[in-house]
Amino acid sequence: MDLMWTAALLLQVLYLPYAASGYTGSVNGKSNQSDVLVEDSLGAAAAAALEAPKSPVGVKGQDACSIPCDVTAKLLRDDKHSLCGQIQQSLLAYGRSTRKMIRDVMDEQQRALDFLTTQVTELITKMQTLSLEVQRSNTEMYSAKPVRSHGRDCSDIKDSLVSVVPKIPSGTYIAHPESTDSSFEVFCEMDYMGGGWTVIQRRTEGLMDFKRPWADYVSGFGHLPGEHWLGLNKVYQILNQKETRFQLHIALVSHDDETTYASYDDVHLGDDAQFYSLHLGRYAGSAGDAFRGYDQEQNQDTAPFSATDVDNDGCVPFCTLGNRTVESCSARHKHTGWWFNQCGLANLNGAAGDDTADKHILWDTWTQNGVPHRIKAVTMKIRRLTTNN
Ligand SMILES: [Ca+2]
Repeated sequence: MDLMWTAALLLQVLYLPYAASGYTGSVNGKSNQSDVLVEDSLGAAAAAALEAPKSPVGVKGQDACSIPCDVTAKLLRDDKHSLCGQIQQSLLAYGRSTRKMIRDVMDEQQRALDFLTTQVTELITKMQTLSLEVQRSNTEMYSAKPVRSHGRDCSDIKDSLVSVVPKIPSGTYIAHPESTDSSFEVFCEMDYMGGGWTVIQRRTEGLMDFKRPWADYVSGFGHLPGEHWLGLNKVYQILNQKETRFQLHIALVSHDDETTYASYDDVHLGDDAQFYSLHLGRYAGSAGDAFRGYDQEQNQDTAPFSATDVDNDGCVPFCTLGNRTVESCSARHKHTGWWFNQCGLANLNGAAGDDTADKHILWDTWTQNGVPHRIKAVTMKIRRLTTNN
């Protein structure tokens, strides 16, 4: 009887989950005939097992037993073995179906993953192509790295390249002025007015801070392809080469996008002992000669350079400008550096975008209805005029 009860309980445990979940041995829509048969046998056996305790047990049971007990026992044993075999088969079939179902799900997920991987790979490839395209166009616009071409200055570099390169690109080159041990990067404008221009100062968007001490104005600062001041020492070395003469060109753009220029047919600087004093030749242009101004007191030609910490501005101990006294032109011009002479009418290093009229980028001989233009952009550049005189 214990065996009987165990079989009944086992059957219930195995059978009930099938019945509760409505499982009929069908996996992926395919019906399994053997599973259905097993299910029917299991149901009948379970019912029989549950009814079994109601029958009398023991000696009295022999009275109600129409079949000999040993035959009944054998039949029950056979039934039990048969049922166990069927349960085993059923379990094996269920296991196989479950494994197949899991395999199918995994295969489907793998396919989805493969598809996503392909998509991501395609996107990465597209992004890399775009990135390369951007890099290439940037390189074409301005060579980010110095071109492997050396020369004494941009005019010399242009002359040495003109016979081998059909179109010399503007960009950063390496200058090695004659009779010096130094070489440094310079920005060469190769397509403006015949090319060969060494840029010594550029203001465009007005973001670079020109409020700098003397040392910065001597060594230079900023970003060569953008806003920068090349540096008094480097400009001095370029201008000081033997048997050369340089012109200075100043291009100006106003806030309302008008343009003008001023040029000088000769320019050179004094050495560091002379505080890099400015020496200018004849003026030409449409912007007026603001370097010289309208009278000698405003004349910056031959003036030494001043910065916020080095005062050579001609205001000793102070100047009277209008009704104001000024001790330091640099301090008055937002601590910028320039060839001030009692301040004067030009300061292309003035604070960009400043609303106060006498503090921003100044070239006060360029006027409209008697009022100086407000300047937003400027480039100062030098080029060899002649090589033998
Ligand atoms: Ca002073």
